[in-house]
Amino acid sequence: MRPQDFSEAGLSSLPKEKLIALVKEMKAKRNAVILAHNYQEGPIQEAADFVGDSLKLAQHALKVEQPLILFCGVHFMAETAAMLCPEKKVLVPDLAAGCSLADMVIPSQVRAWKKEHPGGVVVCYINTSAAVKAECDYCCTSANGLEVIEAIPREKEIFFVPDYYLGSYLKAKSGRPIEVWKGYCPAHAVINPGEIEHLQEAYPEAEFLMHPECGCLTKQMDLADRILSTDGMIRYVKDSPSSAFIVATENGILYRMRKENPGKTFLPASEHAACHHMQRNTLEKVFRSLVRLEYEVTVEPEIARRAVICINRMMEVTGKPEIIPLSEDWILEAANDFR
Ligand code: CIZ
Repeated sequence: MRPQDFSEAGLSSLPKEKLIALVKEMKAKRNAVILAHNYQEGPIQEAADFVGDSLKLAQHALKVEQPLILFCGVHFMAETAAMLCPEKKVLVPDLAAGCSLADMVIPSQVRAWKKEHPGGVVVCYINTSAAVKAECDYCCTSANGLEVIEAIPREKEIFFVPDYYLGSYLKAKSGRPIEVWKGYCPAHAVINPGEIEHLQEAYPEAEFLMHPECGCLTKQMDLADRILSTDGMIRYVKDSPSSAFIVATENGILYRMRKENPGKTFLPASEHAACHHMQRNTLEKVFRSLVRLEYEVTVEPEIARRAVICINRMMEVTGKPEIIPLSEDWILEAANDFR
């Protein structure tokens, strides 16, 4: 390849190891750090400095010393990093890598619920836009949803957006009458009970791990050995004595599970559980993004100010308020806002 052949075709004709090395070289030149979600393709995970779920990635972003973060995940995750690290430039490899689930609720729908339920509390999954977070009281992830719900006074009405399955799980686990929005993740919606039963018959020794976004959750909640977030799954398979697992979540996670546990078998609950948004990011685009310093993700300051309050409440519930270096004012503001 000639040095100037940085077209997508030129880059994709390179062996992956060579392209990973080029990305790392360019990353060092740019004084950048690459953060990648557990669902990203293997070569991106290999080029990344840190791989995790959206909560861990947000927490890690706060510790980054480099001025440039290339965020390989989907748009709401990069927005979170941009809001938490306003002094840094946050880039994504492809601006079209959004989140169908996050797009299923918009700010005016949250405002309408609040108008009809004065004093009610809105909890949003982290898979929401910054503009929606700005309208909500608490944020949560699949790793800490139950803790967040349990921190809310029992007499408060709760509205959960946007994931119906995670919301239903939290409702069942907490025993609270939570009103749940009917959004869903298309990658998790395709995972169906029939395929899982078939796999369980074929691999009776395998543990069945389910993500709470799964479309079959309402039917199979009791059949799952564990219902876990992606980082929860990563930790669990490492510690479990089992040697086989049926994994019901987006299939990008299998790369990391297999790499970190070479002696164990990981079976996707469905071959079709793929997030087309996550897959828009490729190593070729990661390289181009570092060369061209594109595409920057920013959040309008007033939206960011309000959305960070909602994220901070989650951090406070999970016992890590110190990780967001904001002025003390946010605590007062949060207290004033929260009726
Ligand atoms: O929070 C995340 O990163 C998502 C979208 C899923 C999970 O369970 O990690």
